[in-house]
Amino acid sequence: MKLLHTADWHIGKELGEYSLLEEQWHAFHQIVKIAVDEKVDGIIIAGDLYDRAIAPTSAVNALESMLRELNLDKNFPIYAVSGNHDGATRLGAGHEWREQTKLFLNTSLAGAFTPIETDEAQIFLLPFLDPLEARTYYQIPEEQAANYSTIEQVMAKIVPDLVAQFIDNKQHLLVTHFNVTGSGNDDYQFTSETNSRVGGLKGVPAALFNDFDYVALGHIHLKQASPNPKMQYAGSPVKFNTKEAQSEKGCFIVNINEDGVTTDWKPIVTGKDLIVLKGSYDELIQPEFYEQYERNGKNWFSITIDGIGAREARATLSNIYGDVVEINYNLPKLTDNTKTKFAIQAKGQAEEDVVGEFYREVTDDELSTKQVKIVEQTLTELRKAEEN
Ligand SMILES: [Mn+2]
Repeated sequence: MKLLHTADWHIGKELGEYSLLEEQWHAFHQIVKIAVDEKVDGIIIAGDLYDRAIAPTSAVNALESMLRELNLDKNFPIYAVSGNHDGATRLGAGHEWREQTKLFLNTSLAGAFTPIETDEAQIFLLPFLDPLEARTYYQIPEEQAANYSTIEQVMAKIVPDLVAQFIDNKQHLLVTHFNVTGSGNDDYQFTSETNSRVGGLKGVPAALFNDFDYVALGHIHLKQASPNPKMQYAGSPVKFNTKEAQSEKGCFIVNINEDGVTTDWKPIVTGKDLIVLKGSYDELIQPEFYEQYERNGKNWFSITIDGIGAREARATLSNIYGDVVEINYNLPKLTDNTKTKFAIQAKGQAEEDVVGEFYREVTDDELSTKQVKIVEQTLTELRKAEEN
């Protein structure tokens, strides 16, 4: 049995002010082609199908068309879970009749304990969840809630209940969507140390999943972040930010037989690439410089200007390059003296104050009331936002 493992489609995502739908369709068509060429027996989508819990109509139409093409036109079973970006309840609506055509999209913890069975494998679909959802499911009394307050703590309870469903002579696959940390090469022991607030407690130790023959992960967008060959992130099929600009996109083919599970990586060619540029403003507007790039709709550009730009820098650069998704400034470095002074001041201060003081330090001026508001709003949003 062969499955295609993809994740983090984030349908509806925008890059700067630009919609990525065209890119997402481009990647999707390649995924379909790989699935057909490889004659896979199903498609794994490991969460974050949408970019937002309440996806815009254009995104809903796109994802529905994609699922339709894979499942109804090409007859591929689909094994999917919701990720932290998906609205689980909305996405899970209608799952009972979708399952009639083998579109298995599980969005609840309760659904994770009934694996999908094929001749060769049991496929467990464990969606992204927070500790509260697990406490509710297990009816953990209030006075014990503190023992189940991190994702690691609840996962240490969930995984043995999944493993209890294992049937011998089948391979055991898990499709899930978390920040999995460590290499998994160590035995998992739930100690008081891992129980403490220290360390990456937002993550799940890879070793917790060691009983599975393959863990198809979503959440982190770079396949390089995979804990080990048995637990892999397929990554997002489209480049979403400059961190991902250098990385190859693609999906895994998962080969399952009685001896075990192996995988092959299949690259996806980006339609419109994300090109990261850095230079002085004068350099960036020289034809000799910009003519080496295919511009005006052929690529996305993320530009960092060394030093101060110019008035209308954004408009000028957009005219030259076309789709400029972001412009950053690489300002002159502070002197060591200022840095030390600033580091001392920044200790223990609210981030809002640190930003204000930093501004004062480099400009000898105060943030305007409007700028203060923007800083506050941005920091509030950043604190709320989750990674990936
Ligand atoms: Mn994601």
